[in-house]
Amino acid sequence: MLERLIPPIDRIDQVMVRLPFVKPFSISTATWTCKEALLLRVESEGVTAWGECVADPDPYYASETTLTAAHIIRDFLLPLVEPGITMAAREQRFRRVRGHGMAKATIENALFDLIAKREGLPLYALLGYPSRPIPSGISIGIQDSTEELLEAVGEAVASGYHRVKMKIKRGCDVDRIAAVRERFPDLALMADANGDYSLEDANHLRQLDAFGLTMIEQPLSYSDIYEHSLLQKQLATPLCLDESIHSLADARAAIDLGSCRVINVKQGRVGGLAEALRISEYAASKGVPVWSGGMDETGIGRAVNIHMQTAPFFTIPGDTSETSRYFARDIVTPPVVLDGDGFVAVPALGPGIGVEIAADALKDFTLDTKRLR
Ligand code: OSB
Ligand code: MG
Repeated sequence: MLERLIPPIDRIDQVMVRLPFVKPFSISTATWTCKEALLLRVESEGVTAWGECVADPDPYYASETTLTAAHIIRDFLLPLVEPGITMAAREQRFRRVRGHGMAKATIENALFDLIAKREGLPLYALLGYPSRPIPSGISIGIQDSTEELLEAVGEAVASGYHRVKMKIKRGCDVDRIAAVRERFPDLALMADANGDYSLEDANHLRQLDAFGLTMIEQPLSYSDIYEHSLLQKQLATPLCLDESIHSLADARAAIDLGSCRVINVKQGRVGGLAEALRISEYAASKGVPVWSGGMDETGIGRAVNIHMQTAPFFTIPGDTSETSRYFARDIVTPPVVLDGDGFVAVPALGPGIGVEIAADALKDFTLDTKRLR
């Protein structure tokens, strides 16, 4: 896919949107009541393509925000996007810009959608994989009470999700997990701390070994790799890294140090699909399974995550749950829905990301639009 040429580009717009969530979503460091996202719309000889930036308006999950991404995209990355050069050359040019993987992924996604649409190919085919039903997991935010948590997990189990992830934080962990495990003894269950603990909490975290969790995601700092290797030695439960992994080099460091036994690959965090697939292939070659995380994306980013999971490295159900869990109204159709067996279909309404923009919803949720090229 990287050998493809960047097509002629007639116009690029940045579209800022804000969609209300069905209910607030809480992680250890933040609560979001809506999804605010930067979208990129690229037009090329009558074909329109889209990319969604996974950054939030705040730097509480990652250092990038919608506005840092807008700045980096407009002032540093888009000037490097030249029709006629290969996607590989474009990726190489992007390397001069340090970090800002979310900004880079936004452009890369829009360009792959554009290339796929112009060739009449679904995105998964451009990536080089056959379509397959994708087993889905669900990420349940921190709830106000154990009762509400049990109810949310109960609903997820009844829906057929293949595994349940619950968010945890200091003071809201062992008892909650114990309650879920007691009610659902056979559930594939994991916990995500979004970096809320430190190495001094190792003894505390060791209590979690009693609950047969499939993994604990990002227990230590968002930027740490080394201390996770020390913690992993003290825990039987596999650790999974999310925030700390920005590149193939990070993944190699984490795997070689023994910092994790699983990786949450978010294409939107690591600079796009190309780097995400490199990380996934490398991890798989080292016996480290990967899965696709999510960032509560609108249907645009959600579609990309689903297409990516057609790659054979994704052997663990990802965080690509149903649209209706997040939004009463999304900016694309059709919504992501779970089949009776807990799988989601790869969107295939047309070529590219395979979803259609719902023009009315997009208009209603747009905060502002700026022409960039
Ligand atoms: O840590 O994976 C995370 C959402 C926002 C920020 C960080 C994370 C998450 C999720 C939700 O876990 C995943 C999803 O349902 O899209
Ligand atoms: Mg996470």
